[in-house]
Amino acid sequence: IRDWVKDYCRKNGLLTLSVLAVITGCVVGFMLRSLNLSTQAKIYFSFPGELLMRMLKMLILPLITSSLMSGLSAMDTKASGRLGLLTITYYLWTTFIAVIVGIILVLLVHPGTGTEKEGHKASGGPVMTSADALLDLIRNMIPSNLIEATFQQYKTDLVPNVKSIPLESQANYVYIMPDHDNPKMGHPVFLELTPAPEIHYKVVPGKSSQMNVLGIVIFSATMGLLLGRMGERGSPLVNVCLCINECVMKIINAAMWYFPFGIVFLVAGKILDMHDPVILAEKLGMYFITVLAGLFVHGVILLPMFFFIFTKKNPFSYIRGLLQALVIALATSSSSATLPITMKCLLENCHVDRKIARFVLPVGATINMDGTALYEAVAAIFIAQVNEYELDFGQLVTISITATAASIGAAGIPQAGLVTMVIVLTSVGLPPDDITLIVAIDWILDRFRTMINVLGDALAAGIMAHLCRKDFQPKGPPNNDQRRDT
Ligand code: DAS
Repeated sequence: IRDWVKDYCRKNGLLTLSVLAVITGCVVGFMLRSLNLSTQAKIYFSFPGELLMRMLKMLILPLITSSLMSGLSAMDTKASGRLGLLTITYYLWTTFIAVIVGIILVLLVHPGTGTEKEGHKASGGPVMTSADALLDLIRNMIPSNLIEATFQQYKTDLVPNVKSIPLESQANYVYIMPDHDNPKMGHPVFLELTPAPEIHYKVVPGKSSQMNVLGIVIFSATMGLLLGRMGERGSPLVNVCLCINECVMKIINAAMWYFPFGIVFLVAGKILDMHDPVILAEKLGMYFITVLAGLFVHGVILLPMFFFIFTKKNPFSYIRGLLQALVIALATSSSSATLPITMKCLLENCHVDRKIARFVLPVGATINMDGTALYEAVAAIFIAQVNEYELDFGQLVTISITATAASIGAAGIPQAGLVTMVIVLTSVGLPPDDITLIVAIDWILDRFRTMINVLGDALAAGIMAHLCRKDFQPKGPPNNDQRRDT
């Protein structure tokens, strides 16, 4: 029994602790809600969870740059071209399939029927349009500053008597972006206006304090391809990248045992802030179930089916190796922050070729978000149903295309999908302010759609490793990376 316990703890100890931590966080969060803690107390309580997020985010930049530059430089042009084309095609195809699943389900369930709109929403000036978002996407593929992303952002001339309030109070509120955030990556904030004067929006170019993961991926992939073409596989720069990559994995191993502790406070801190679950269930229960059902169909049926079709391997034994990453995705609701753990699971548990994982994962964490695309399509049609606004076939096609595009533009950070959904709403003439109808439970759904985003990226890596295995079989004397692998 002692040997079995030791073996179990070695193989599954951390995963078990992480799952128990999520459950403990929920229980502690609900228990503490009755204490009505002050905002300051909630900030202090959530601090260990904030440290977990910061540990993971700290690793994103070195991991993506070192992975892509070392991974792509080790590939010959033909192999990397084939891998890139297959990967991007697979990503677009599975994201579009996810959207279709969502649209079919929301049209069948019709969760928006009978849901009343409430609360006065002041209509401001211009809101983010599809054109703004497309320009943001292109703008950030060519970053003028690798660390900071630059987006159009909404600056508001706020009236002085504004204070933030929880949603359940029956007051006039508007959906607004504080000027230090940006519509793409910021978190929506609900502010009470008493009395509700006119709010003036104006769109100004500005800087964001968020990391521009898309720009980093584009720059690093370009550098990696160039290093490969220049025959610099064994160059000092590539070796530095390999060392950085190895150090990042060692930092993760060292930090892993902190994760369960951080997860408890991360989850409990969110539960403390959530709105009254009974009110939410009454108003948004069917919508919640529809999104989860869509994510389940896509993540547990379709994606594993695609994996089996392409690799003829058991998808669920592969997914078993990803469970730690899926738990971190659930706890952090950020596919970028989960990236270091996903990389570790792929290399150590699923034994995916490093060069494949170092390309497919960073690109996937940035542009492949099946869960987000499905969610945005369902939410947009739900909002149309609440407005008793019948969408015709052309508008459904528009939603399927803009939801796919919006998910590509969404960053891998918490609630990014809620913000880019404004694109989908404006594309079919729905009032963007109506995202206030669903924001109260978005942080819960965000966790599940982030799990599907991460799962989609990781399964894609397994498929690409199988399809491109001939391109990446070791040839000739082992290079530094292969020696390290050995
Ligand atoms: N939380 C985002 C992610 O990290 C997904 C979303 O907001 O839709 O993938």
